[in-house]
Amino acid sequence: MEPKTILITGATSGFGEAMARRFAAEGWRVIITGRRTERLEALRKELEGLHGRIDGPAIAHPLHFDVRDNTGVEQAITTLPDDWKRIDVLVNNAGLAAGFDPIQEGSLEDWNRMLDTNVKGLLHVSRAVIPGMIEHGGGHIINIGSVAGKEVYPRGNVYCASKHAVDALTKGMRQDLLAHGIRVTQIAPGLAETEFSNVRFHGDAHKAQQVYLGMKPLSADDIADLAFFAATRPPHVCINDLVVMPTAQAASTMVHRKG
Ligand code: NDP
Ligand code: 8X3
Repeated sequence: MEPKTILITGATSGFGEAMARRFAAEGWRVIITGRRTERLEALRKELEGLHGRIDGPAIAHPLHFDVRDNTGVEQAITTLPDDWKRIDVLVNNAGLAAGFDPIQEGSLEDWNRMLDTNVKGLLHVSRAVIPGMIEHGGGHIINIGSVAGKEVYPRGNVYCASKHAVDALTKGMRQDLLAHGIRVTQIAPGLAETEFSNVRFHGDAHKAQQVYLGMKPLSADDIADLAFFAATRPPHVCINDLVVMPTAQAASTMVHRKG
């Protein structure tokens, strides 16, 4: 059977990077995307070194774009080499939280970054990839939402709004793409230790560490495992929504910490 191709946004770190490793290890061809080109190139080399067949076709293809830039996204997708054009699975993973302020003190710059990346970026990439899936008669879109798209927590305001939008867009995509045999899944994780909190706190490592203090958060590999599970169900099965939290978390604001 021909190996399948997956395009993962935000593959330079955290969930996306773990997914790239997992799918490549399972024999998939991975299109890895992000803004940090050095990381993309290092990951490409790593994946080709581990899993590539000498003299065989490449299994990792890096694409450099900022999901906020629709022109760049369209150009990157339309200029994919012919043997990478057929995308079986798209993972809309690139995203971030920026800031942790009450709404009255929020930074306009942070708000724009979150809405432009988490909502408009997801739309840009989906709009560029979906027509190809329709042409090929099917596909699978996996959107990375969050528990922040299921509930709202203090100071989460705009990040929560952006992930509620991902929740709504996942449902909307599933409806509109129903007739085209395209599966649409959302994975909505709780606390997971990646670069996420460093980004949210604008590089303040101490604040970022506090988020996971005294508890065992989810890992990026846990999320990669779920994405792989969702992507490998039989074609007639669509996992609609996977909400996943660490055992030590019962709700956004309810975390059991030791010590
Ligand atoms: P990381 O910060 O580790 O990874 C984020 C990834 O997104 C990076 O690869 C980054 O790549 C990419 N990215 C960010 N902005 C852009 C952009 N404008 N254009 C292209 N790529 C971009 O965080 P996570 O792995 O934790 O986050 C992945 C997703 O999971 C996000 O959508 C996040 O909201 C969500 N999530 C995270 C949770 C957590 O607790 N960690 C829980 C629930 C959901 P680069 O900088 O190279 O462009
Ligand atoms: C990231 C998880 O709890 O910080 O989406 O919103 S949380």
